[in-house]
Amino acid sequence: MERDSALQIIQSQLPEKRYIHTVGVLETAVLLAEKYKVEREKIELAAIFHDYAKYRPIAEMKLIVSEQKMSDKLLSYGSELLHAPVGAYLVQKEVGIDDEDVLDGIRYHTTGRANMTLLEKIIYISDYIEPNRSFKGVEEVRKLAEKDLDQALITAISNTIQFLVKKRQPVFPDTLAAYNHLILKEEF
Ligand code: DGI
Ligand code: FE
Ligand code: FE
Repeated sequence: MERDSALQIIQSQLPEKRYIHTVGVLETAVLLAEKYKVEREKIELAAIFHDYAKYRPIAEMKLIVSEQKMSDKLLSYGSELLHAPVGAYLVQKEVGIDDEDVLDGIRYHTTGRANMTLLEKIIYISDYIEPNRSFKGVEEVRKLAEKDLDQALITAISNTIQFLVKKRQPVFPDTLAAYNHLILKEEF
């Protein structure tokens, strides 16, 4: 699919602010993909469609989780998690993208998971550091992403876990698995 038709489709799904975020993720991801040698078309599609389901009604997303037999756990960790796996499903069904690498990039962009692919890592980090993001700690992750994607990921996931713990929110198992996998690889 052409980049411009993909951008038109996503623009119709998102409010202006989220569309601007998406273009930021796209630009960041393309730069990182050049640096870390990930196929340009795949990274573009995953970046453009990563938040495809973000504005679907929660009830619709929950229904898709049950009907498509996704993990029941998704239903008990807060609705923020749903748009990633539901997005992967809807992008395949409604947009017609069948590339599993692209769909996994969308599916795991919020939590990460153990043993992430380079494409998944780049989408996760680009979502975190794109130029319109301005929260505490983002600058450190931007710098790390230039040198070492895994170190950037460890810091970003660790920040996310601490943010969730402070707000007394549950941490999804894939988030912890992503963190543990990277930390264990580092130490042994
Ligand atoms: O969709 P975006 O806002 O661009 O970013 P995102 O897909 O990374 O979603 C961020 C939200 O997801 C933020 O509110 C924190 C939440 N989140 C991320 N990991 C977890 C999580 N929420 C829970 N409950 N558990 C997690 O492991
Ligand atoms: Fe998202
Ligand atoms: Fe996003």
